[in-house]
Formats: sequence, structure tokens, C-alpha cells
Amino acid sequence: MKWLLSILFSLVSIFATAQFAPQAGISGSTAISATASEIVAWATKCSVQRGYIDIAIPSAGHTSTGDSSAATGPANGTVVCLGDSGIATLSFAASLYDGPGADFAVFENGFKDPANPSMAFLELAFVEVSSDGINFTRFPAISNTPANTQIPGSGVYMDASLIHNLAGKYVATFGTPFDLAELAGTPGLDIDNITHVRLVDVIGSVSSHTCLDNEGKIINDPYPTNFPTGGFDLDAVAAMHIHSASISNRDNEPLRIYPNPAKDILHIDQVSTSTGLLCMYTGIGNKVAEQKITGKQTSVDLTQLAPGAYYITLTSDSGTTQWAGNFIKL
Ligand SMILES: [Ca+2]
Ligand SMILES: [Ca+2]
Ligand SMILES: [Ca+2]
Repeated sequence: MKWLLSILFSLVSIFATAQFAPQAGISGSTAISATASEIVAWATKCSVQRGYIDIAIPSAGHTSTGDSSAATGPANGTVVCLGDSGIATLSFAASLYDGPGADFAVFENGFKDPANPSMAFLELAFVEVSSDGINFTRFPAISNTPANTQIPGSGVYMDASLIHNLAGKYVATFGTPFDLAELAGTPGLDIDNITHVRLVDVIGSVSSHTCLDNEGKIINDPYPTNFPTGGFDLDAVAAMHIHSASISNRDNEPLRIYPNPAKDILHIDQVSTSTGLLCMYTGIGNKVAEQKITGKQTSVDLTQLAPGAYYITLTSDSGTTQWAGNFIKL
């Protein structure tokens, strides 16, 4: 009888621990590939507030590897390293909304244990969203990774199935998905008009400067990571559900894109003259063209472009005003 109980107990332990989706590549994973067709846009702006190389030794300074531009555009392996408690705030060419399933995904540069594909070296970050750029709401994060032994800055692999609603759960080239529906009903948050996504590095120390999950448990992740590349390494943020903003910007100044669909040439008219940069992307966010804008009317040659759906962004020289629009190339 004792052996039976012991078997039952170990089965219960297995089910109690493997609670969430497993690592990318394992059946049941919710990881989103950087080339997935549901990705329709990538973050276009990012600002970073660096964290410490080691928060216990502030005099050692802040992390320095990468800069905020590494986090815009498609996931490509270039990263900005946030450091202990570092923060990155991102926005898109238009606001995000709550559609079916996951609405955006965060890409980090974790890597798998060569000996066990379900385990990986992971660095984690809290994820917050805002619909006004001022008030942010954090996704309810869960970490069931035991916190009795500190995971060091290298050499120890983690089980993604113990982690939920923390960016960095999945290895490089796979995004961790977030579903805005989970935040429905939050006062002051409009989940159908999300203007900003924010990442806050999980320090990961189990003894001091601890970070807690939504249940008050200590989150154990690599610490200290006392080098210039320390902390959460942000590669990119992808949108699956983004408002199409073909005729809008924050000043309600019209931007006209025609014809749509277009075959050989696309015209872009602005009501007022302002100089800036026009960028054209494929549906998965690969930049295919870039052109300076110097007047009210701009034309883009499409003859070299493969047929399909594209989106464009227009950024003023000051970088403060953006338009976005979609069109179909025949
Ligand atoms: Ca959703
Ligand atoms: Ca950490
Ligand atoms: Ca990148």
C-alpha cells in the first residue's frame, strides 16, 4: 500500500508542478514563432530606463548593451539589456485591441538546455499595458519555480511550464503571448485601445530585492547577472491585434493612401507639409522599403514588391508624430 501511495503522490506532484504551457517546440506550448502569420505589426518606438548590473551593488552602475532601437521592428536577435529592475516602454503605429486569443507577444533571447529541450536558460520580465501612457496594469504573473535555491547568472536551466504571464518564458525567436482579455474590467484600462506595453525586469534574487508573483511567491530567475548584458534582454514586441489607422493620427490630420489595392505605384498625400521618413513592411514586419518624405505628395514604386498585404508607417523628423496605414499590392 505504501508503494501505491508513493506512486500516487509522485503523480500528483507532476500534475501540480507542470501547470502551464511548456517550452517552445514541446507539444502544448503557446510560443509564437517570429514568422507566424498572425503577427501583423511590430513595436515602432521604445524607450529604456536601464537597471543595475547588480542591484545589490548600485555603485557597479547600469547595464549598457544594446539600445532602445534594438527592440523595435521584427525579432532579429539584436537586444537591449535591461539590467536588474530595468524598464522598457514600447508603442506601435496604432493602438492594440483585445481580439480572439493572444493580442501581443514579447521576444527575448533565452536558449535551450542542449541536454533537455523542455528546459532553458530564461530571464524574465513583468508585462504591463496602458491605454493612456500614464497608468499601467500588470498581467498577473505566476512563478512556481522553487525559490529555495538561487538560480545563478549562468548554467542553470528553468522549466517554462512553471511560469505564466512573464515575458522571457520562451527561447529566442519565439514570443511569449499575452491576452488582453485577462485584464478586462480593470478600472482606467481600455483593453481595446492599448497605447503602450511595458516590460519590467524581474531581478530574480531569492534573498534580497526580491520580486513577487501575483500570489506573493518569490520569483527565482538568474541572479546575479552582473555583466553589461545582465537582466532581461528585449528583442522585440509583436502585435497580433492592432487597429488599422489608415486615416488618423493624434492630431486627426488626414493621410490618404491610394489606390488600394495598388499595382505599380502607391500615392501618399498629407494635408500639411511635413518632412519625415516613410517605411513599408510586410505583414510579418520585414522592412521592404524606406523613403524620405519632403512634401505633401509622395509616390512609392511598387513594381519590385511581391503581391500581398503591407503596412506603412510615417514618422516625422522629430520622431514624435506617426501615421500608419495598410494596403494590398496586387
Ligand atoms: Ca485577446
Ligand atoms: Ca534576473
Ligand atoms: Ca531586436
